[in-house]
Amino acid sequence: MGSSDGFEERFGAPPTHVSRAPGRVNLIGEHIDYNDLPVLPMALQREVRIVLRPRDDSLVVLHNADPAFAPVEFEIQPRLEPEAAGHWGNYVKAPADELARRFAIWRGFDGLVESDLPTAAGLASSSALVNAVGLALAHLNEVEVETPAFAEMMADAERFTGTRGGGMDQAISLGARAGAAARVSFKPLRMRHLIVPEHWCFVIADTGVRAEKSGPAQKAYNLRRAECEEAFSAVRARIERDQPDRPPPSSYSDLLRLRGVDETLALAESVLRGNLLRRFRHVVTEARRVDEATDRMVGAELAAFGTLMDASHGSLRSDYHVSSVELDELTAIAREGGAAGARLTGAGFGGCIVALVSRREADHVLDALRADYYRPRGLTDEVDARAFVAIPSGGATFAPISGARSRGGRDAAAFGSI
Ligand code: NG1
Repeated sequence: MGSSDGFEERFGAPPTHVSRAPGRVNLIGEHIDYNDLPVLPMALQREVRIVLRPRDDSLVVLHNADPAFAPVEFEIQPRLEPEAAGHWGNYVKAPADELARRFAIWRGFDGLVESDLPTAAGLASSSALVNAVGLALAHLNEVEVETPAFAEMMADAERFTGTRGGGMDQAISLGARAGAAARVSFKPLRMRHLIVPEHWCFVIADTGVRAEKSGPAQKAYNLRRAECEEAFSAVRARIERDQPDRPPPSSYSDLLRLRGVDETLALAESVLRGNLLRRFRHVVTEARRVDEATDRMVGAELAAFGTLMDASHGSLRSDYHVSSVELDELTAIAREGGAAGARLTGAGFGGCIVALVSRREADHVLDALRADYYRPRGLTDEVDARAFVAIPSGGATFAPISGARSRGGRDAAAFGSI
């Protein structure tokens, strides 16, 4: 992947730069980034890659190597008109709109995008595209921003598409280090890089069911976020009533810091009912699992990390209602095939699972997934693309193509690492 083939035929001159941003797999900490609680993702070897040539005007002209996606063309300006819901152009316009609101950017580019990330599969292909376009525009227009601030900008940018997402995907795709996962915490955005133990292997397997954020999955996702806000407000209101002299907690992390998980849960059980209680319970127990998983990764305790992944999946299924028959089946097959633990990854409603496997068991688990999930469904083509071992990879880069002569922009990645 990543060749410049077809660029010159489309644009009449060779490309000069490449802007690339990886997808990610979230190891644990699902649906809590938008509650500003820490999460534990790692960047993947699969990525969105744009070969490009700066223009002398404000047009962004982006073709997609996949003919299913028609070319996008627009002029950089603040308050861009969105495309129809679900159009891939919204993920291109999102960073242009955001950067144009904040900086005097004017230089556009001709680009050709390629990706080996499945879309709507929970591997953050959307944020990889937002980051790759954003990084290109920032470099070409000499916008200098540190990685954490830039990641926050790209998270704000992506909300242009209508999904009220958190900031995990943009942060890990920009700030990851090869060989490591990262504990990402928010407000302020921070990344603690954790070496993935040598004998650990994370296997990703795609259900083949797409969870398009532009369709029903977006509505379900935004609803979960609203439910978390409502649940938190109700608990905070009770604390305010009971302790009128003290400032009430301002966030989930504030609440957990003040009371701990068990006391917080006991309080919530006396305030909340039904789905609001379930959502709240998922959020606070998942936060605890992330803390424990961080320690288990540092200690290279594979079985214990796997147990936490299983518990996370159970909570996402029973309390958060974002799993599916296929996700449950794939996780069960992975466990039976020898995984230490398995869970859905990303927003759910379809998409992928991630399983933790000791390196010597990886082939065994992959064989089990092929035999028991893909073969009975006739999904044997491209099976290596559907189930594969994740390689913890480095973050996004912008670089000149060697031998090419550029106009505008600087030549090296300019963002300091977090
Ligand atoms: P996916 O499913 O990869 O799009 C989404 C959000 C994350 C996070 C996860 C659930 C966006 C761009 N991404 O990821 O912020 O909330 O769901 O943990 O909205």
